[in-house]
Amino acid sequence: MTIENVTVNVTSPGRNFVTLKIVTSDGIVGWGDATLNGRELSVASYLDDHLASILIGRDEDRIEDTWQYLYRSPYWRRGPVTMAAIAAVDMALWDIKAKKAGVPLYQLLGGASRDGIRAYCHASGGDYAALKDAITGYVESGFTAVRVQTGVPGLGQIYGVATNKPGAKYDYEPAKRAADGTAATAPTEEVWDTNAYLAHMPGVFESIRADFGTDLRILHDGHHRMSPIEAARFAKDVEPYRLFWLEDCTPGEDQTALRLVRQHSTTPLAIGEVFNTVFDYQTLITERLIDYVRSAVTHTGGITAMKKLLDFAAIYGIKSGIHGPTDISPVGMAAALHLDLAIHNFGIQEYMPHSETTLDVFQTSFTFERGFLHPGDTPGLGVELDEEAASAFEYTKAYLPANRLTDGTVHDW
Ligand code: KDG
Ligand code: MG
Repeated sequence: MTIENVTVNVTSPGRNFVTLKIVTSDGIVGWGDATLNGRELSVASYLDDHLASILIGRDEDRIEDTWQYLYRSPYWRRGPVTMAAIAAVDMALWDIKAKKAGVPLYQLLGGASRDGIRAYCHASGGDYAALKDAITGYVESGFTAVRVQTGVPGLGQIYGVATNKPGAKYDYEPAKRAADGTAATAPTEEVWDTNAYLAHMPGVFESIRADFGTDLRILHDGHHRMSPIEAARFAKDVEPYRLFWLEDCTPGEDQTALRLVRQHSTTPLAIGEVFNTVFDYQTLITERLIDYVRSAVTHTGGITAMKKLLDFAAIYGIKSGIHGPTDISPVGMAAALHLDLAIHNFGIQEYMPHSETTLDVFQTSFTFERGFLHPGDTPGLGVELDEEAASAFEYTKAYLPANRLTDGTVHDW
């Protein structure tokens, strides 16, 4: 059998998603997630204008060969647009292969290595009282792990802190449309002060430990905002509060920055949501500079590439922490869950539930119960896009915010 039809769906049920549909000559449909937050149309064009015609007539079972062909043949390699496009093709082909076999995808990846997938959610609050309410809500609903982000006195809206009600279910959505919900014309801007942040955060973790005890897994995301020495100080200062991980403490492109952080603390480190290939991790993994791999299946070349990356990490005792914010579509989330269930070196899975509007368009079979996810046992990935429902939601341009220091200098967001 061969690939007969390839189409790209761009829809915006609450937020933008790009989904690839591959149909085989015997009518099997596979879905892949190609969503790249704030740059969706570039990936849609890469798929539509450059990959779709190449795929027609290929044997859908030759997943590895197709991956290598798409990665090596264009000469221009890597980068988020290319790797999200390849990821979407790869996911769709695995979806088809598992549907043909009549099994959930995790069975083809070696079968289940655990019964459930420990998930962490996002708890945030403008101040400690609001943050505590949010954490309490999540702990009561069964979560055993929470990522905590909070406002910093003197700063306005900052990364990771929801603008909606504290503890609300759909806590945080970073990509912003215009205030009236129509297409944005430019990113909003936020203001940042690393000194104020470094002074404020240790006390927040101290209060969380005092209020919630030692069992709760506490995660925190620095969103690439610290210099190596600032990150080293942060990691050392928060050591007594035993974070599950400190994520993205330094800018992503600088792998050796984490050497300095490692020299100064035993706070576990996670990085990788902006990475696209195993090569972004080469130094980090071989020098054991991180504890968790944060890549998204959607942005790292799909299931084929992510499985190799995680197997490589396993050799060095490094675990998975797959990226799972709302800008990963339900298709990308399902791909992560099948991997999470199958691999041995699973660490934790990020889980920001999608809105009801999104879930009306993507029919999912994964489940969440008392802090644990499961991909379900539907053959394939277990997610189908309802194209008719999707057609009601037109793409609406939204940007991730920009960020400046208090003196106006552009800083990492
Ligand atoms: O699109 C950007 C988001 O995916 C990112 O800001 C979310 O940092 C993030 C996280 O850890 O989920
Ligand atoms: Mg992050």
